[in-house]
Parts: sequence; C-alpha cells; structure tokens
Amino acid sequence: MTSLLVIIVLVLLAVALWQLTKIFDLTQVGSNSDSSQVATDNDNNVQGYLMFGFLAFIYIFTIYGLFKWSPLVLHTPASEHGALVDNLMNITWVLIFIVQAITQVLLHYFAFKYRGKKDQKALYFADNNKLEAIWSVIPAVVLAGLILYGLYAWTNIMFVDEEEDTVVIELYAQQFNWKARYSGNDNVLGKANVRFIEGANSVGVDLSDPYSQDDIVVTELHIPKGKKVHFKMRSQDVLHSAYMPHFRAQMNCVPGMVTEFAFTPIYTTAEYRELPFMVEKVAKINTLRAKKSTELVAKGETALDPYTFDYLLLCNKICGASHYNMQMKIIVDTPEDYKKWLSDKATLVQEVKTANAPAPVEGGTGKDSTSTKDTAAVAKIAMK
Ligand SMILES: [Cu+2]
Repeated sequence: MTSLLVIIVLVLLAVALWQLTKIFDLTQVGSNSDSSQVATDNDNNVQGYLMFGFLAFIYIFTIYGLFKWSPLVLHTPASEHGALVDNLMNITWVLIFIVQAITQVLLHYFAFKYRGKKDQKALYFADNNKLEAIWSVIPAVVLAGLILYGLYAWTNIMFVDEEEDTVVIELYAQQFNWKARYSGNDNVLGKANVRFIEGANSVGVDLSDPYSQDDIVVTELHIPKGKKVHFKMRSQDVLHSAYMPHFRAQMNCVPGMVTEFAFTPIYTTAEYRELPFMVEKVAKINTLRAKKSTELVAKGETALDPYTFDYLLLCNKICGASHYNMQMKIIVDTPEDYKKWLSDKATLVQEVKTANAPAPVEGGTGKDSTSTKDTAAVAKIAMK
C-alpha cells in the first residue's frame, strides 16, 4: 500500500513539473528566446548527454539490484538434476548480461554521436549485407547452442527408465489442495477416474482394481533421500501446476490425463535445514518475525511463531480464488524413516471400509438414506 502511494505521489509530482515548465514557457512568449518547435543544436546536445545519463541509470540500477536482491534467490538445489537446471539458468543469465551490457552502450553511444547538428543531413544508407550477416549469424549460433544445451538438459531430466527401481507416487490436484497417493508394496498405482470419487475415496480410485488394494492416500508428502521418486500427476478440475522449487521441478496437472516428473532428492529436510545459507536465511526471517511480534504484542495481538524451513509443493498455475494457498508440505526422510512413516498408514481400501461401516446409533448407512431423501425432495421441487 505504501509503495502504491509513493508511486502515485511520484506521478503527480511529474505531472506538476510538466505543467510548471509549460507555464514557464508561456511566460517567455514575446521575449527574445527561441520559441519554435524545431530543435536547436543546444536542445540536441542536451538530449545527447541525457542518453548517457540514462545509460548510467540502467547500469547503476542493475548493479544495485544484483547486490540487493540476489540473496533472495533459491540457493542450493535439493535434487540430483537441480545442478543441471541451475547451470543452464546461470549460463543464460551471463549471456544476457554480457549482450545487454554491450548493446546498451552501442545504442546510447550512437544516439549521442549522431545527434542532430545544424546543416547536417542524414546519409541515405540502403543496406549492408556483411553487417546484416554478422548480426544475424552471431545470435543464431549462440541461441542454437543454448537451445541444444537446453534440449540435452530436458531429455536428461525427463527420461525415466521404466526398469529402474523408483518410488511411484501420485500427486492429485484439486481446487485448492494437494493429495498424494502412494502405490504401496506392488509399486503400481491402481486405476483412477473422477467418476469413482465418493465419500472417503476422494481421489477417485477404482477400488475393484487389484493394484489399488494397497494404495495409500495422504495429505503430507514424505519422500526418501537418494531414491528416484516418480511422480504421476492428475487434476480433478482445472489446470494446476505441481511446483517444487527446491527440487527444481515443475509439471502441469491437466484434467483428463496423467503427466509425470521424476527426481532424486539429495538432502533430507533435516540436512537442508542445517546448510549454512539456510541457517542464515531462517535467522534473518526470525529477526523480522520477532520485530513484528513485538509490535503485535504491543497491540494486544498474538505473537508470530518462529519460522522453520520446510520443502513445499506449490501450485504454480493461477487456478482460482485460493490458488495462493494451494500447497503441501514435503518431507525428505532417510530411507529408514520413510519406511517407518509409511508402515503405519491405513490403505485407502481400509479407510473406505471404516467410513462406510454402519453407524452405531441408527441401522444402515445413514448418509445414503439422507442423500436419497434429498434427491427425492429436489425431484419434487423440479416437478412443481
Ligand atoms: Cu492450483
């Protein structure tokens, strides 16, 4: 809100300044000063030097931004392929940086050099094949190199060897939450379809499929360190995007189809929390929180809890009103802890059985009879 006000004030100041110069110009009417609309040599010189002023502004702002905001970027990748993604990203940044540094200097210098001068005429210059070849071929070669490296990285990251021993997990997206389905001992997910969604079977698993008998549905994602996790994504309603920034992984979740992404985590949550950059980052966040808490307590409100780092699965596709809050905690365990965590989880089949068990007070499935009554009521209203 404050920044918005600052922007409005700046815009108003600029408008006021512009109006003031206009008034000043009007007061000069009739005096000896040149009031023609044609730029004089003096005007052109001023504009030429302003070009250098703007160039300096671009560079100073770039360097300022690098120092001010670079600590905010994601640091060490937590997956095996993450270094490859970061490398591709860094090469792209460096290339953009060099090219922009050179082209901006040339652009502004030539604008200055060929500024208007009295009695100087522009030269008619049709084309120069050599020059055009140079400035077409160099970017083409550089871009081709970048694209080839990108394709190499992409195929490397996206290739999943079907023979490889992976942990198969389904990520199920719906407005506005995530669920994870573990494939159980057989490591094969049972068939699923939205038409099977009913009561406790919230992700629409075909419970008659033999592969679905050991499937487990949870709302907190645990994955083992050092083992390739093969994610299969589904969406119930609209386009979502499963985004796991620390693992450098993202894949769209599309209704009606299954998309995939696989990666190997290389740090457990506990190990990642201990990395020096993370310790420093968390300390900084908690200093800010402590300050905010003192203000809150002074106002009689409750203080904020201290922050601890956790990996997150976020939705990265604007999918509706609560999109911003569509997230699930990811915990990377040691393989032993992971096994222990998974061992006491009830399978979906058991959960559905428990949910459908007859209610102790009334006989039969109370829920079903209510819904039948509802349907009948709706039908009656419709007939009227
Ligand atoms: Cu979403």
